[in-house]
Amino acid sequence: MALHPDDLSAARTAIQQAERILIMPHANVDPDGISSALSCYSIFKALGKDCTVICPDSPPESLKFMPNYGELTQTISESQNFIITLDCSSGVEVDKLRYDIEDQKVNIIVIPKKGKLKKSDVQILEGMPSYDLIVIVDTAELPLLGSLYKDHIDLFSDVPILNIDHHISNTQFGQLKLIDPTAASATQVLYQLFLSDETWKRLLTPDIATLLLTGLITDTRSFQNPNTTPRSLEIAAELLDLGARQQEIIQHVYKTKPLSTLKIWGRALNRIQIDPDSRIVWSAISTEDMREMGAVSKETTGILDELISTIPNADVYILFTELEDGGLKASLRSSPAIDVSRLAAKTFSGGGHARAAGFSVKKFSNFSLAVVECIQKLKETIVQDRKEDEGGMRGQMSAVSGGQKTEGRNQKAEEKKESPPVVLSKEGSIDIVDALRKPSEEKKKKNGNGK
Ligand SMILES: [Mn+2]
Repeated sequence: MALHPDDLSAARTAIQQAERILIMPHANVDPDGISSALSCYSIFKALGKDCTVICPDSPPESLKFMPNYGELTQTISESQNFIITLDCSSGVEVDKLRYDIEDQKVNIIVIPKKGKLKKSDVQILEGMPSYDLIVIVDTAELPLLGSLYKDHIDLFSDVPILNIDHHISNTQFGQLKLIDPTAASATQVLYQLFLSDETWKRLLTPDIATLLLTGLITDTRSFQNPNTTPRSLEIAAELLDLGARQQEIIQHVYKTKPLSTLKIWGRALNRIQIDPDSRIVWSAISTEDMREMGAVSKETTGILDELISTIPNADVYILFTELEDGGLKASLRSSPAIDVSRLAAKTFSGGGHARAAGFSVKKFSNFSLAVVECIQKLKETIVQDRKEDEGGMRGQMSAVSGGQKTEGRNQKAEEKKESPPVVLSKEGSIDIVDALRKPSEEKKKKNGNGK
């Protein structure tokens, strides 16, 4: 599904007419979000726009190689100048100007050298708003922008928004939208936008091509995920032709990891546990582990993908991380056999998507015990669900989740495929292990975790 030419031209017009553009990706930012934001910054800047590019979190050191990385800022300046004008045309000459602040009131004191000021000489003017267009990239819904959104709600309702994304779950926010769920990355959507105008096309420098390719490589995990399409491969080739520095991307994104990250990954992989009955694979990282390794909970991102590629024959993959400020978070991925969003919603009021979800547990006295209890509850629910499915809809294993979106917003359309029905044995009973195994055979071909 390509973008509609009318939507492309509306987006171009909005950008061309804007003077001060705010660009931002989602919080818990990933390389696609940052590279999308920075490629917008680079093009809009070249078009002569005044741009602010936000990174809602401290930008990862590993992405420092990205062109214009230094332009990323973490705050939105919403200062709208308030101007008080004194008309001195009646012959008043100002000698001194001072102010004091008293009881939360600002007194501006004007001392004339000559003449006298009257009330009617005062004029009040509100200055220009800071931005006249907000471009939001790689973000399925506004709350995913995090605290910056919550702290500036008025700004997001006053200023027109251009929503550029590739998530199927996009809530269609904003006055202008460029949403292509068949695109493998947000940068792939942007590439279509940049190509749609001859002038913009000429602005595609090797730096911008590198940014666009970074999003494409990282969101497809180097073209391993099922969201990789012939078009994404074609675009990758075109970007290389434009001078994208693929080796530089690979070197920084995949081959450079701090020692603390490698150590914490090592510990997580060392602790893998498998429950053959429920086909759950899990690992857990405590705050104690992180202290020992000199790591922080953020560095556990990516371990889950590693679990999936290391042990491909399970149905549910879980990483439990004890959080620095209390509680634990569980990130879940699954094969098409299990809807983890439903599982997370049912067991711990979590949510997400059918194949990527999450939940959290706020209070417990012992992390390891809490993990064991979580696994027990998840196992019971999986077995229970099998029985219900068998008795009820007979094998409709996928279900639409009503859970809140806590994770996995990167789910792609092609992953929504339903699993094959469970076949009852002759005796009318069901072998859980066998039933679980069948759908996962199917999965081998499509295994992956699209972003
Ligand atoms: Mn993305």
